[in-house]
Amino acid sequence: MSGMDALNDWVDDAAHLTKPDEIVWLSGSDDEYQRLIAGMLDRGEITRLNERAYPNSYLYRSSPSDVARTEGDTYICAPRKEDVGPTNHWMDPTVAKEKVRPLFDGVMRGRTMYVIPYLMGPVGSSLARVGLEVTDSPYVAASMFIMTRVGQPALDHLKTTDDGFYPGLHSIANLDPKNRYILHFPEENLVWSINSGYGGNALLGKKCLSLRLASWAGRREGWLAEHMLILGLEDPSGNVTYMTGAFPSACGKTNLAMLVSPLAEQGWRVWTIGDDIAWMRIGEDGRLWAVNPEAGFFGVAPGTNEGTNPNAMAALSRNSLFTNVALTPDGLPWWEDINPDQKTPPPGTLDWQGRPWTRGNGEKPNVAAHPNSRFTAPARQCPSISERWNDPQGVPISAFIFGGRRARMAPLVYQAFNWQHGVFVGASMASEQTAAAEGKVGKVRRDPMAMLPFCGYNMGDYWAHWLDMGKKLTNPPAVFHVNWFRKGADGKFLWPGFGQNVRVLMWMYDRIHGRGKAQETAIGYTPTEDALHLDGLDISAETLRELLRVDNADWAKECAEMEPFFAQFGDHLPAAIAEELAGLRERVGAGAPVA
Ligand code: OXD
Ligand code: MN
Repeated sequence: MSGMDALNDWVDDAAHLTKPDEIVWLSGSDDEYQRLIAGMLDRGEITRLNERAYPNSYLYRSSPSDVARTEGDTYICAPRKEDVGPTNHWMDPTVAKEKVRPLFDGVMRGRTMYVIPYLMGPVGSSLARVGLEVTDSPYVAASMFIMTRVGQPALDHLKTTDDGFYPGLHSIANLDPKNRYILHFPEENLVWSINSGYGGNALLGKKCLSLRLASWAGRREGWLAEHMLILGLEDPSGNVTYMTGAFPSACGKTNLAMLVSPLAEQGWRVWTIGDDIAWMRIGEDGRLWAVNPEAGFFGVAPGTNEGTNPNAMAALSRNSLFTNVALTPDGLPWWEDINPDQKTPPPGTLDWQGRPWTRGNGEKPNVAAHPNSRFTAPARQCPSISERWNDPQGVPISAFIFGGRRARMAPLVYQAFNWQHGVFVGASMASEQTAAAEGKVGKVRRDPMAMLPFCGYNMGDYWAHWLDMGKKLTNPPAVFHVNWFRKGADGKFLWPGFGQNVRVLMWMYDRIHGRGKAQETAIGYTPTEDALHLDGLDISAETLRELLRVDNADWAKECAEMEPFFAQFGDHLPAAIAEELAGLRERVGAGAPVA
């Protein structure tokens, strides 16, 4: 059967199950997008923003019980529990289908089913994958137009590939949080998602296909699907060094990917290839080559402003969708820190639920926009978008940057000793939790490679796959760890962050190119105090020392916390990771683990 016949059959089966009144195939045209928008405007499901300030842009308010990814409802339905490991929820595929099929039965009665073939990855790339989402949410359909390459590029790709397509069945049903399921069937490249219309739960090309299913496929086929930004650092001679970075959700990935360099006049600039996901294959040159599978940004709005991320502000200034932000009386989107001089919204602003905003409105904290409110903006509109972001070959990666949000612990930057140690550095990453997923904000959680919620199989096997990939890479990326969030005794951030982070990227660049002074510490190489390019930055020697300090006693405690985390993987934990943990223990003087 041809790919197209299989796709038609799949859609017929989905329609047979969900029984929509109408089926609309989307081919990716502007007219279709405008029809989706017009329908939502007519039904009062979205609000047009001030057309002069934000042309062709709209506000959508989600159900208050549907405002973030819900990891507790997210399952990997692989044959054996062991396949998904201790950090994923598991359901037997047959049991899952029996349980959830009745919820889909007739769920689209009285509704339209949108059929969205889409391509993840640049047109013509060997890494690109065809997705197919059917959904009864026009908001999801419109968002897919921004986040993916809808229609013809996907159908064309389908003709040239043996991989087939990755189908996804989505319904908002009645948005019942108690019957919410985001089910992945990795052996069928299939997703079923019901009762959520939000972000990663509903835009199935993003976390579901491009991370959970793709990581499974990547292991099978020898490539990597990672929760990573991709950036290019241009040096004064015009050469660009490409790096990827893995940070947990809402830890500044988008800001780093779009960094505006304060050293642009000296020739140091950052180009954006992607802000959330990287797919990487081994090139003939023994290097890793990365593409961004997405076509847009689904960024966290609060905190984004002309100072922190002017490129994102430009990208979202037109043809964008906003979700759960506040709305000013002038029809402008508003969120906390959109303008750091304006701590509260203008009078007459409606909060993210459409209620008049008042001080002390019962929200904790007293916010107008939801802390996980988002902008959905086309990548092509970003002023820093790289001319190579659509390159089917991808870009060659020289560095991996891991990072998290740690008030203490991790220094500003350090480099792993080698690939194996680098895999351990990624595997032992931890971060203070943010609002991007449900859970207690601020609590430290271990989030290996920022993939904890996104790795589609057993994390122990995932590290083994990384270690294997390293054996095949004759020219592996250098591995670094950064922490922009270290605080001093006064509770204030020690490092200015944002654009100034380019100085840290420059040290990495120096290291990659065989320069860059470093000292060996128990956790890796840190820059010597004179190694960072700090000209023009007002930072005291004492602050710098504090930023770069490695406290072995702190790390000894950290080792004790890593121990049970790694232990839960049992036989699936690669010996190399256990070896690295033992090495770290020894170097920081933590002694032998407690049995
Ligand atoms: C995202 C996330 O939306 O990581 O990118 O939660
Ligand atoms: Mn993400």
